[in-house]
Amino acid sequence: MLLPLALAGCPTDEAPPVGDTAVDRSAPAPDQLGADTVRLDLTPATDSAGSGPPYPIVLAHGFFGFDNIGPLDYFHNVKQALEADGHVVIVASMDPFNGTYVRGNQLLQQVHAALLQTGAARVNIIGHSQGGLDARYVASLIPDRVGAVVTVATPHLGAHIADVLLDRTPGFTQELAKAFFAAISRPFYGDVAKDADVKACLESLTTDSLAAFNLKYPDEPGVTYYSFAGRSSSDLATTECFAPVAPPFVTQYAKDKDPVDPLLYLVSLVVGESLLSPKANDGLVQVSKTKWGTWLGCVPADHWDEVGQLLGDSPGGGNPFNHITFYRDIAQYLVAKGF
Ligand SMILES: [Ca+2]
Ligand SMILES: [Ca+2]
Repeated sequence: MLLPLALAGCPTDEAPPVGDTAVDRSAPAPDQLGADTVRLDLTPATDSAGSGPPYPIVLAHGFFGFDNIGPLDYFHNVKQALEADGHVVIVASMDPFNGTYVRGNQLLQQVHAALLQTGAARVNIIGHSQGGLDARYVASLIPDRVGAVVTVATPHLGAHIADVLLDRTPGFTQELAKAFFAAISRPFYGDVAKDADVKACLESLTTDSLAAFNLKYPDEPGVTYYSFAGRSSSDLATTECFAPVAPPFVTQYAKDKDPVDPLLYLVSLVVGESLLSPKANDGLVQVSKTKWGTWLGCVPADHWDEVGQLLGDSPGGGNPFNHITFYRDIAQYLVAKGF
């Protein structure tokens, strides 16, 4: 997941263009969402309206990344592993290059289908990267039907790299970032996305855009929010990753370091902001921007390792982090918490 791909599917605060006839781009303008959402026939969660817990788990992907493989493999082999543990799992599929009001509504429709299909009162949504923003959006629209939202490396407070790439941050790093961006991305996304698409996506991930998003979609009292981050570049990031209630399946890795994927290396330098004293990050997202709801700490993983990419490879450097185990533990954690 190549930087642009990693940032693809990124939410935007802009309503979809009127008259755009592309598939599934006819989402309502933001101010209409509340009314339109009510008409989805989502019945309130009551004892008779659905079963559970434990609730089905919806996996919400973030960046695009693997168009030739498809989002089914985005959380590499996670669905199968969770199902083997007895969980009901739905893999959501959203447009790779689109904003929250489109992607979020796509996720909403799939959550709705999952509720009908499973008969569950609620679902839990695990979102990686931008998928976590889509998940929060859905939770805001149908809070009675969402149990927990779990986000992994979601830039809730803004993606510094988006600020840099859109010239929001002064300094020479702009040019460097652009060069890195192009060097890393071109082989992968050149045939997939136009620069304008990527730029629009980046726009939605800026610090300013997410500040507006967070105001518009505050947490719902009836939904529980958990967040994790990845830390890489062989940084233990003890201070930035400190989480008072981090579960054992996170703290077990406290002394393990992750080498950042070579494809993310140059980007990680920009994301860290400082060469001498870099801010903890997973190669793409700063740890400090990922904390939302109950903060559960960092795992040693770069932005790709977090979902077992590429194609189930090892995190590298003898790092014992295993993404399959991580998601199995998250699912079990949710069950233990009553979700
Ligand atoms: Ca990897
Ligand atoms: Ca790694």
